[in-house]
Parts: sequence; C-alpha cells; structure tokens
Amino acid sequence: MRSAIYPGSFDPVTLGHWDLIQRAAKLVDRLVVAVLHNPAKSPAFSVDERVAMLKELTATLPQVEVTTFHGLLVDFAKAQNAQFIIRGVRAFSDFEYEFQMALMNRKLAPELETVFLMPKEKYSAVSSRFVREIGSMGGNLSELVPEILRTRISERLLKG
Ligand code: COD
Repeated sequence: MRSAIYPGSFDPVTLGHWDLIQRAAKLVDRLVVAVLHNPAKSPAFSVDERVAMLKELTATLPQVEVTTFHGLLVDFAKAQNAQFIIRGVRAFSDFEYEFQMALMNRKLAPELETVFLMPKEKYSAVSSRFVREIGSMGGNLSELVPEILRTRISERLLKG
C-alpha cells in the first residue's frame, strides 16, 4: 500500500492546501493529512478547529485521513508506515525552506521520499498568512479558502 503524509500547520486550510490534497490523493492509496500540534506556538485556529475543517473538507475522499502529530515528522511518518512526505511549492521563495527540510528529513530517515507538488497557478499566491490577515480585516476570502469553510473561517477571524 502506498501511503503518504501531508504535514502542515493548516492555520487555516486554504484553496492551495486543498488543491494539493486532491492531487496527492490521486497518487497514493492512503493520504494522512497531519496537523502539527505545537504547544509553543499560538495559532489563529486551535488544533481541533483545524482538524475539524480538514475532516469536513476531505469527507468525500475515502483514502484521506486527518490527524495531528507532534515531535519529529519522520518519526510520525514511520509510525504511520508511510513511504512519502507530500510538500507543496508555490513559488521560488518556498524552494529554499522546502529543499532544506527535505534534505534534513532524508538525513533523519533515508527511506522516506519527499514528493513536491505544484498547485494550480491561480493558487500559487495563496497562503494561510494572507488568509489570516485579510480575514481579520473583513476582506473577501472567496478566492483563498474552500467555499464550504468560508463563513466559518471569516467569522472566526473577525472575532479574533
Ligand atoms: N500552494 C501549494 N502549496 C502550498 C500552498 C499553496 N497555495 N500553501 C501551502 N502550501 C504547502 C506549503 O509549501 C507546505 O509544503 C504545505 O503546503 C503545508 O503548509 P503550511 O504552511 O500549512 O505548513 P508548514 O509549512 O508550516 O508545516 C511545517 C511542518 C509542520 C511540516 C514542519 O514544521 C515540521 O515537520 N515540523 C515537525 C518537526 C520536525 O520534524 N522538524 C524537522 C523538520 S526538518
């Protein structure tokens, strides 16, 4: 069985993440979307909120599971019997960070392969950071987050 982990902060999930999830789900038998639980950070959305949104979004994809992880990604991937880590590259600016992370993860676990996917061009400028900023100022999120989650994300960001 081909299994992959798509790890991230997903704070909150965007149309860019969703594009990647759908692409990755076509490549493997099992895709685990894994939300980092990092108590040292103060995310805009709690881990439970992020997991709930991802579960709702991926409900129509039976090969997708949503869960949380803490600690090293490679340890989690091994515990899940995954062979692949999915990461996204939007633009050249992502490349250095993603490249370093992939090489470091390879040092830690050579048997795990990082697979990079590109989103549709129209999502290449979409990021959770912009969603948080625009949403907290009441801006339109229709081009940035999945429609089924839009109201929830907008209302939550406006409330702060
Ligand atoms: N189009 C395409 N890809 C996108 C888009 C978009 N519009 N938006 C985001 N992505 C990609 C990102 O490039 C990334 O690859 C992925 O989606 C997730 O993005 P984020 O921003 O939600 O998540 P990150 O990048 O903050 O996640 C970082 C991790 C949690 C994966 C990382 O910190 C980690 O693995 N932590 C665990 C500790 C560990 O193992 N550390 C050692 C690492 S070497």
